[in-house]
Amino acid sequence: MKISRRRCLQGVIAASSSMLLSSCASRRGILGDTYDYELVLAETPLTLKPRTVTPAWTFNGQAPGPVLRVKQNQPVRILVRNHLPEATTIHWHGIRLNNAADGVPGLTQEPIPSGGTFVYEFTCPDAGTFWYHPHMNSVVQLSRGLVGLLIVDEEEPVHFDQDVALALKDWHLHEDGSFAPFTSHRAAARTGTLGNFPTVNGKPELRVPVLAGSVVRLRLANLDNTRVFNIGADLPAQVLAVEGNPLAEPEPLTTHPLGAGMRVDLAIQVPTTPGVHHIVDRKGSFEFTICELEVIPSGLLPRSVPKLPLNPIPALDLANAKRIPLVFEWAGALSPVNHHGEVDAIFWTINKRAWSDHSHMHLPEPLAVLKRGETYIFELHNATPHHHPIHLHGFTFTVLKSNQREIKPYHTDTILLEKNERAEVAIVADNPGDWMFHCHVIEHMDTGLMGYIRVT
Ligand SMILES: [Cu+2]
Repeated sequence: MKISRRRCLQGVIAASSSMLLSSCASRRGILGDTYDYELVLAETPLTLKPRTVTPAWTFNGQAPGPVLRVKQNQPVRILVRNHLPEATTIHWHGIRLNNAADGVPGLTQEPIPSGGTFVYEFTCPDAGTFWYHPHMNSVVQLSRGLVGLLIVDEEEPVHFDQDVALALKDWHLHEDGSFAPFTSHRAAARTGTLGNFPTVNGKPELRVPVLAGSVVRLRLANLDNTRVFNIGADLPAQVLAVEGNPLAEPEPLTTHPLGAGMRVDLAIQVPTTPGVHHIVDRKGSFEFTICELEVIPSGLLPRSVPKLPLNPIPALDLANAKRIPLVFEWAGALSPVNHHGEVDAIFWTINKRAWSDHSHMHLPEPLAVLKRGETYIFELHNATPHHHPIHLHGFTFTVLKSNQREIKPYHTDTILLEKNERAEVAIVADNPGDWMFHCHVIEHMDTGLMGYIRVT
């Protein structure tokens, strides 16, 4: 059964609108030859819902922000100008970069004050689909629109006929386009507050023309705060990469779960006959269209899917690995009112300890201290009745096993832990610094499910 996502979630039949997608919608904001990109964060009125205006927070006037494209192994410099009414930082999700560029206030840098600037300098050793977002007052700043894609192109170009990027984000909107509440204690203590206005690349509906017989690289990125997508397609597709990291062997797409912050790269071998196909989100026996693929006649002959080179993830020394247990628990608590007269809620802990987004500037002890060069296995235990997409900064970890799923070891920066799931993931501690380790359901992070590891 196929229902438009918008119709289902909103009870509104959207005017059918189609939009040609440019996967490279980025603009190079070059200042002399000093910066590769300039990102200006500011409030911009945007029309998301037809005939309404939303006071979005944007990168360069856009939400999602421009698609930044950089080259693997080439240094990049990004100038950030903060024209928001509050402080911020930018985190480059999934990039194995130097600690000073990781964008975590209180941990790797001072906040960028309102009116301030900051230059991020880093090199991306891995090619793939990544993204960027603030790491401060995150429930508000991400909900208001501050998310964007960062695509790292392979050092040796890999040829697809078309490269399409889809940034998925649900908005919390009232009928008149103004913002509805982003969070409630009730939802933060459960699965989080779902948005009510789904968009793809900032549009409620999207139809992408694709050439008959071509091979399309489709990059799907869940930039939502909360939602889990179960990605499917009504035409043959292969999973090429997860969270930017190519699989050793592509696998046929059945249903691919995508928690908050997660990405998947698909190869679509477009049929030679005209028609309209769908990329969908599956919920039980329902399918909600994420985007339509309209097959345009062409003289192309079907060809095989190009192979992506593997990213240079360091080899694990599992025989000598040290083990670190990390237990995620529910610990519902409301603190007394703070000096602003607000209640800071704590609902989640890692190893019995909570660190919330409200207390970024009060640094706790690290969850663990790791010795540079050694291999570590994190024994993750989700002892809660809710799922959590658990994300580690600065590293690509290898998922080794789970008590709930058959695992073919794979590389990722985020693992979606189901309720009561135990999983083992491993890293080589090759990147010195303090690295955030947190849930990417932003309200969970905001209410305690956050910590960091230190690599000395
Ligand atoms: Cu969570």
